[in-house]
Amino acid sequence: MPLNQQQIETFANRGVIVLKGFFGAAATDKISMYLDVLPDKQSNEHEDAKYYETSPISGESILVRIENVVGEHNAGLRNLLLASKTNECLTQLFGEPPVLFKDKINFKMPGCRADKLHQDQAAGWNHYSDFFISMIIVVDENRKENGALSFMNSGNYERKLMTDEWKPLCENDPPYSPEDEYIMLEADPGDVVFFDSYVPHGSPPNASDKCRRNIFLTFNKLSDGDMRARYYEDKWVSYMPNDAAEARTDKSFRV
Ligand SMILES: O=C(O)CCC(=O)C(=O)O
Repeated sequence: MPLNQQQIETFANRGVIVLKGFFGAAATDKISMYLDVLPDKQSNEHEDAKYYETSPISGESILVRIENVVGEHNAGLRNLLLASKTNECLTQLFGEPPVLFKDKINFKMPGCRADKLHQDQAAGWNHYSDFFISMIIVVDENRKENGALSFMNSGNYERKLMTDEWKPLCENDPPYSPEDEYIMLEADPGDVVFFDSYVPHGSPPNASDKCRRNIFLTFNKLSDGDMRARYYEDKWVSYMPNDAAEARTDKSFRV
């Protein structure tokens, strides 16, 4: 099994673990190349769903995320990401096999807004289940200058909602408070982060000239069922993809 006992315990106590070099250089390059072509790819409706926003820094319309990418329509990417090692890690962390709930790529391009400190579970996820684990696959270098994420790593959070749904935990950019309870994850291509749906995390605006692409895969327990189709049916109504000419100036946080 890929995770040792200490990693499993750290995840249970702190809600987040980082696995350096989870994907090797060859796989990471392939993943990056898949992402290079996605912004201009012509896809069927609701596949590779793109979301554009107006940058608060430059005023330009920028691609913020692409959602519903890891399906049979991108089988090569899906097979790389949902490798048996991914499945084994999640089985160890959940204590049972996982099912993919949702997926997205956060592009965090130059000029992208902050992702305010939040718990993912606050994004309406209680409607589906009370526990999820997300996996971040780092595609570009994540550094302080290009909006690296910060996570609470003290374990000092509640395993329930700490705000109303759709509300961030605070409006400030990192360093979050108390400072010694958070770490900024400067990470390299191929690194992976597993985190639960209650652990507080966020990132500042990307004020650099470097893109920061990360893939977010979110899973639920097999015993909760396959809710992916229902999640996306709901999402296409509540938060529709758009195109560059209709960029949002979205103030609420979206996960
Ligand atoms: O991409 C980021 O910097 C933050 C995204 C995030 O926290 C989320 O989608 O839950």
